[in-house]
Amino acid sequence: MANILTESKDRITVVAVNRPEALNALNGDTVNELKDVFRTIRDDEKSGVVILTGSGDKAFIAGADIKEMTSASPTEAIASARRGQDLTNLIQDFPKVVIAAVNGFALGGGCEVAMACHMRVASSSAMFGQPEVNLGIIPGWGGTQRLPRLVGKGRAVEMIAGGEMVSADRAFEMGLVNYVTSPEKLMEKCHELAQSILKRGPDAVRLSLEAVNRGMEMTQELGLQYEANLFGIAFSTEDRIEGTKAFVEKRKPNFKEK
Ligand code: DAK
Repeated sequence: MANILTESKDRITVVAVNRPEALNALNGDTVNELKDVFRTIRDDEKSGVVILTGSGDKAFIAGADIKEMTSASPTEAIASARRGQDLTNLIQDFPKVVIAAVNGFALGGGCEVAMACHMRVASSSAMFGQPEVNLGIIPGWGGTQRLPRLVGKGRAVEMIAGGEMVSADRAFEMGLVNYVTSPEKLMEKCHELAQSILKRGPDAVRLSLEAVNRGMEMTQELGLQYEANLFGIAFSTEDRIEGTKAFVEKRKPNFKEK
């Protein structure tokens, strides 16, 4: 991988977009590499949680690579948006929790990738934004859909139509990020969250992710039905047998790594 770094330890895989000279902007090759990396991790039983970040101390991802995309026909632009959406959908539907460690600028496609992750932790120096309108375009990798779901319509329209960046603290107030830390503590906080998840039943974590992801696309009534079905599936797992048995025996559960 030319533009992605990965490191795995204790079932946590850290994926870093590594183009610091371009503030980790995502060119086509990097989008493809990220997809390949996520598919590999999905099938890797030794990996339980993913932390996605950017190399260097300035940017998470400063957007799609604008220089690579100065001219495109409308048809090419649709295809390009679809390729980006394939990546954000892959992350959103990932069967293992993906935490965005937002260490700097998360703009345009970068903010959209962060929003596709299951949770976001921001360094106090991070800046979030959907500045596409400044380029005369609109978000194309899910921003118009995921941002209002995360922060509500009014705040989303302010960010998308206003094109201004917001600070990490403001992103926290809006519910866009789960935590804000000092730059030095960012990865520590993400590892702490990952370790907590890794102590739980892996099947249960996977099923709960699926219930939240799919349920948000349904009416509440259908979502509840879907939840009940997944609840039933949870009862077919070794996790459930071990988890309930451990409670009765007053000991910590010993879940199998999966
Ligand atoms: N793409 C390419 N290069 C980028 C980049 C980006 N998104 N963001 C930064 N860079 C590069 C800069 O050009 C500069 O490279 P050199 O000039 O040194 O070669 C280097 O990274 C450092 O950036 P700055 O010198 O600008 O650093 P500053 O600290 O002064 O400013 C900044 C930081 C984040 C405020 C600024 O770099 C900035 O505004 N960056 C752009 C943010 C942005 O607008 N992102 C894109 C959002 S839109 C498509 C067309 C477009 C898109 C998609 C499809 N088609 C035609 C199909 C766009 C989608 C988006 O994501």
